[in-house]
Amino acid sequence: MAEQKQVKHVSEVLKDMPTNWGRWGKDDEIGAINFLTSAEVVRGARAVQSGKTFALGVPVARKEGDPIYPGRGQPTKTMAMDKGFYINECAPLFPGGLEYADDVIFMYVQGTTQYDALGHVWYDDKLYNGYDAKTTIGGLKKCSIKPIAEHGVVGRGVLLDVPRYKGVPHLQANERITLDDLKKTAEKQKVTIEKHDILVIRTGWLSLFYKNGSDAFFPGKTMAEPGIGDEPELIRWFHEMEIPSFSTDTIANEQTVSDRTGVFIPLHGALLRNLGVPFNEICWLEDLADDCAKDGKYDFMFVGAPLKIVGGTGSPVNPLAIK
Ligand code: UVW
Repeated sequence: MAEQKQVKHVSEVLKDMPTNWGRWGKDDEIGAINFLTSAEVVRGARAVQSGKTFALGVPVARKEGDPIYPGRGQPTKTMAMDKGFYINECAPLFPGGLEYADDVIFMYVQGTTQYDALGHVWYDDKLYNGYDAKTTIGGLKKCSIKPIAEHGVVGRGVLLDVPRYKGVPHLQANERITLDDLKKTAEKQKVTIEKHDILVIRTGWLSLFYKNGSDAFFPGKTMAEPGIGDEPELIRWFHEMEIPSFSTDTIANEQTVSDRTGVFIPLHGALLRNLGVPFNEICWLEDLADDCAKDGKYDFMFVGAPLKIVGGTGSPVNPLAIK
C-alpha cells in the first residue's frame, strides 16, 4: 500500500509566525493595505521617469480559454445586443437612429488577473483580524474586496525577475523561490527593496500557458506552480518590510505545495490571513520584465484598482506599472 505522507495542519506549521491582527484596530478589513498612505503614493509617483506604461492584466474570455485554477470554470461571454438584433427587428429603435452593442460576462472573480480579498482564504474558522469564518456565508460580510477597492493599491512597485537572475526562461513546476533568491535577484538588478514596496515577482510560469498550452501549465492536470514558500525567514521578512501587497505571474502567487511541510498554498494562511496582505495573481509580466532588462530600471509606480464588488471574495483587475 502506498505510504501516506503525514501533513501537519497549517495552524501548527504557522504557530510561531507573525500576525497583524489588531494592529489597525478590531474593525480593520484592509490589513497591510493600511501601509499605503498618501506618502507612499507620492513615493510611487517619484519612481515615474519616462511614462512607459505596462498593463499587467491578461486577456479575458479568449475562445481558446484563459489560465484559471482547474477547480473553476472558464468565463462565458454572450452578446445581449448587436447588429444581428437590429437585422432581426428585435432591438430598440432610438429616436435619432443610434444603435448599440452590449454583452454579458459570467465568470469567477478569481478567473483572471485579480485581487484576493482578505476573507478569501482562512483556517481555524477565523479570517484576517479574527473575524468568524461564518461571516463568509452568502457573501463576505467582513474582509471583502470592497474596502480594499475603496482604498486602492497604489505605491512604489519593484519587479523581481527571478528566472532572469537564475538564467532560465521560467522556473520549474513547484519550484520554491527563497528569501535569498529574492534578495540576490534585487542585488543583481541593482534595485533596493524598500519598506512598503509592492513586490512584483516574476516566475515566467504564465508564459507556458500561452506558449505551450494548458498541459504544460497544469502538469498532470494539477496545479504545481513555482513561487515563494512557507520559509519562516521569508514570512518574517514580509512582516518586517511591511509589504502591503504582492503580485505574480501565477494563479496562486506561491509554491503550490510546500516542499518543507506538504501544506497546499500555506502563504494564503501566513500572508493573506495572518498579515493581511492581499494577493494580486495571474499578472502578465513578460513585457515589463523585458523592458526592465533593457533599461535597467526595475521600479515604477504601481496602480492596482480592484472593483468595489459588494461582499466579493476578490476582483478582476488590470494593474498598471508606470515607469
Ligand atoms: C486558490 O484559491 C487556489 O487560489 P487563488 O488565490 O488564486 O484564488
